[in-house]
Amino acid sequence: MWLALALAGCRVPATFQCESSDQCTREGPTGTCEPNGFCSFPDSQCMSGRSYDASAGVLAGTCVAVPPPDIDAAVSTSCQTSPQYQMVAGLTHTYRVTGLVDYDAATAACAADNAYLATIDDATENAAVVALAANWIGFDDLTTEGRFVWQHAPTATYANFNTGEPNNYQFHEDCVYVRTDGLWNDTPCGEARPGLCECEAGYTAPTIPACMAMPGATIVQGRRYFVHTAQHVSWAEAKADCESTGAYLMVVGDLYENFFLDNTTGLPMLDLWLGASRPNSGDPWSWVDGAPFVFTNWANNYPTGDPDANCIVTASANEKWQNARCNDAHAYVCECDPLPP
Ligand SMILES: [Ca+2]
Ligand SMILES: [Ca+2]
Ligand SMILES: [Ca+2]
Repeated sequence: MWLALALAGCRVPATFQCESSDQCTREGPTGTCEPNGFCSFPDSQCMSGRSYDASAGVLAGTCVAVPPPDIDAAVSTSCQTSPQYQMVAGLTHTYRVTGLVDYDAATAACAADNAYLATIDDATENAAVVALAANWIGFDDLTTEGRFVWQHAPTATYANFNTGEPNNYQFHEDCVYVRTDGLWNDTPCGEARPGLCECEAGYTAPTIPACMAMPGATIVQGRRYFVHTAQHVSWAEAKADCESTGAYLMVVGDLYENFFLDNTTGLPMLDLWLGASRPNSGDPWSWVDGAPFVFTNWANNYPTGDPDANCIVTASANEKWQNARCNDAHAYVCECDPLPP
């Protein structure tokens, strides 16, 4: 008997999830079943007066965070009431870790909770990513190569890249994850990693476009494309069809994305509409999503001076662009982002 007790005493307690406080009695004093499903016990060292015991997994020994004062039950939304979101000592927001998903899917999963892929504001929050065994944070240079921006808080200034990073290795590393040592690396967005969702009172997530959940996407580096080669339609019809699912007519941001057009799909010799047009000959070109019209891949002698050729097609054979008349009929590619323009 004494041997069994001694062995039990040495055993590292398994992680335990509680449903009510009367299950939190393992250390003598009655504990509290916190909203994240872990038991806490009285601890005068903590501002909240409670800390997690050894059964709380990565939160073992940490203080229960003081909840933010402005949570209004009337406006509370899913992540603020979800037991999946846990407090982290020293931080006012709550967090959950997604499954192993690509960057876009992590973004969409967080938005579905009315949360966002985490913005790391300081070293404390960075340590939390490591402690929670998460990877993806909401930081990428998908819009402009080399210019990393936060999805949620574009003015956040903390960064913790490893030496030599971000390096955009092989020209297609646009998404950032936190390594187990806390240092950051840019990596292909299509990798499957656990993302960290951050829940903040008063935040309202954008609506996730229907195309994020539609079958048939070709996923390249975490970007979702829907290739429509069966129907050949005008530029405006192609644009409208993409928008009907929350997608948009393909915007080509860089040479790597341009390669997608034939390397990935193996398309036959087709002209595909791109999501770029101009009101009149002589006007500047613009992308449908408002992205700066910087990267171009014009065929020789294009764009032509045809005053009616104010839309752009790309030849799938060589990815070279030509201006074309917008009422011509062509195949097209829709692009789907979790956070639409
Ligand atoms: Ca944050
Ligand atoms: Ca990059
Ligand atoms: Ca890198």
